[in-house]
Amino acid sequence: METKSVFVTIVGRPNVGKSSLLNALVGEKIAAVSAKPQTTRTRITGVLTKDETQYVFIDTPGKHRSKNKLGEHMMKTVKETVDDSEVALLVVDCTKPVSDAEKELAASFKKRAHLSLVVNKTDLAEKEILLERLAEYSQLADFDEVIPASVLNGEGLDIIMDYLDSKAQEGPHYFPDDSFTDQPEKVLMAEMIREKALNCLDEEVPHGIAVTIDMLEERDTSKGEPILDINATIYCERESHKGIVIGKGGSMLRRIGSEARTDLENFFEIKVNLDLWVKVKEGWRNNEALIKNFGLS
Ligand SMILES: Nc1nc2c(ncn2[C@@H]2O[C@H](COP(=O)(O)OP(=O)(O)OP(=O)(O)O)[C@@H](O)[C@H]2O)c(=O)[nH]1
Ligand SMILES: [Mg+2]
Repeated sequence: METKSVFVTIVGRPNVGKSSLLNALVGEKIAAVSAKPQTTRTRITGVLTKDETQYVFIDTPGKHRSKNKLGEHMMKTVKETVDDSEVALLVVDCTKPVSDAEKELAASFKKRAHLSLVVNKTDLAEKEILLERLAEYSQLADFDEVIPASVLNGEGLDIIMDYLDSKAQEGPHYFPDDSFTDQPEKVLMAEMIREKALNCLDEEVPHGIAVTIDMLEERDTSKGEPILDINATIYCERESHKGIVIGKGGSMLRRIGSEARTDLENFFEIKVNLDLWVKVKEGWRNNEALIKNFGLS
């Protein structure tokens, strides 16, 4: 059988639904998703193999003006990914007008790159607005296709897949056919926990959060059932944030832990015992050594 593959870059401004799209196309939850902008911090590779074709998706942080060193690393990642792109999806939110970030992104692709536009969140827009936005966004570049989509409702995904299929080239599969990501297990785990923290906490605090997995051990319970012990630390930037993450009598930390445990158990198909700690690393988002330590550079 002749094998085919296609590498697909997913770019856009924060919060438009890039990671949601990655998860939906791969059919597995590998990237953290939240209603807060700047959820994704590094490039995340998702893999889908269907018959002879392997689709490799590269999710990126949302393009924004960086306010700290972490943001600079994030935008460097976006630039490098765009520079390497052959096939790319520019994802936009149809409830919002065109932004400068999107103009810059659209202009930064190589001339010969295949670029298509995914106009997401159509479930949130009146038809008239949607038509206006489609016209407006279409002007951004010479797109191969303009695809309205609602990742939430699974609409438009088949059109995206048909488009990508048409761009697949003969060549080897670069990942094992049964894998869906190149993210190490510990990174996936840390991201699942960070996603819950993002979802549970109000503004300000979540952006300064990082999660590390400090211990990972599988054992049998007294009943002979396999269980995974995970020790993880949530880092935040201020002493006052630590109190918020822990919550009254530990209630917030328990909630984050229990939501994360459910996801971890579903994904890794094993019972999980999650031990969460909270520590302060003041100003870590401007500290190169710590950014590196958290695997973000
Ligand atoms: N209503 C609606 N919401 C959506 C849709 N797709 C994604 N969302 C929501 O939009 C929010 C942002 O989604 P993400 O996938 O995290 O967005 P992102 O572009 O990866 O964001 P960053 O990583 O911050 O750049 C989440 O709350 C999603 O549930 C959609 O089609 N319709
Ligand atoms: Mg994202």
